[in-house]
Amino acid sequence: MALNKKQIAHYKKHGWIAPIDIMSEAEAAILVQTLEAAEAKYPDHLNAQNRNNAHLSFPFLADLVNHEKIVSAAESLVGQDMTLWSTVLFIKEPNSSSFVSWHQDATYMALNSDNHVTAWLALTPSTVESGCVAAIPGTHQTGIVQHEDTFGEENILTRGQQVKNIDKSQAVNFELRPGQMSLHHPWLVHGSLPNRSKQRRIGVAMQSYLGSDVRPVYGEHHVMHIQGSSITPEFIQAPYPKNECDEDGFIAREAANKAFSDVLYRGAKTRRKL
Ligand SMILES: O=C(O)CCC(=O)C(=O)O
Repeated sequence: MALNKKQIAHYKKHGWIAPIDIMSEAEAAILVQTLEAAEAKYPDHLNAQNRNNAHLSFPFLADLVNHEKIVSAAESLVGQDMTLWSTVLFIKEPNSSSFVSWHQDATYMALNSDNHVTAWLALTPSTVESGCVAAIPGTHQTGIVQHEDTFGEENILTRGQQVKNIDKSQAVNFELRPGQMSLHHPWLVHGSLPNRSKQRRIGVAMQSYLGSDVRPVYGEHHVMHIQGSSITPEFIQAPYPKNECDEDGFIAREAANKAFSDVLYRGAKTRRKL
């Protein structure tokens, strides 16, 4: 499901596209059931401190990041040869205070190009009430701007990094039904408020699909091959998981998370468990 010209023009001008239909609500509900069964079975592998790169040890998430419609939408923006840098399960519990400060994804990713895109798939309703992602249109045109690290307790981001002096009156809410997706540019300033609804707000962020010209600036980067030509030697290829949480997947995910953490925390005064 490639994007049409109008959608691509919108992305170039505003830095985002939403909503994009990926699957039915019934299919999204099955994924929620699968995820919640995995959370119950492997609590140490999917708790609030351990939601990065779960696609490296859970085949149903690896299948999801290779979903034909998601991949072809991303391909329309970054080109045919594609790898995936990481995933984050952004889960906000019902009536909870966790939030995401205004930030740009690329700030600490240590990549040399902005030819990558974050796909964010809603598995439960993502609404203003449940704390959907909101963004300031056009901010992707400014390059990376200064962030301050807050390490706020309730902030889901690694360093609690935030861009100050945002004109919130310009914000657009990406309201999504389960099974819909948004796409945003790595320089787009975005964030989200707490979930004030009675339901979990579950989003899978595929962060991000990299085009073939993207290279690391420093650090180790473990990426999953998605399609097209093979991964260049500057990256480490993370294997596709075979069985849920098996030894190989566990090792691959731990290695990716350690490297991910070293890159994201570079130069930080403090570090919390990823
Ligand atoms: O899920 C959220 O509330 C924030 C997501 C986000 O910051 C991202 O996907 O880059």
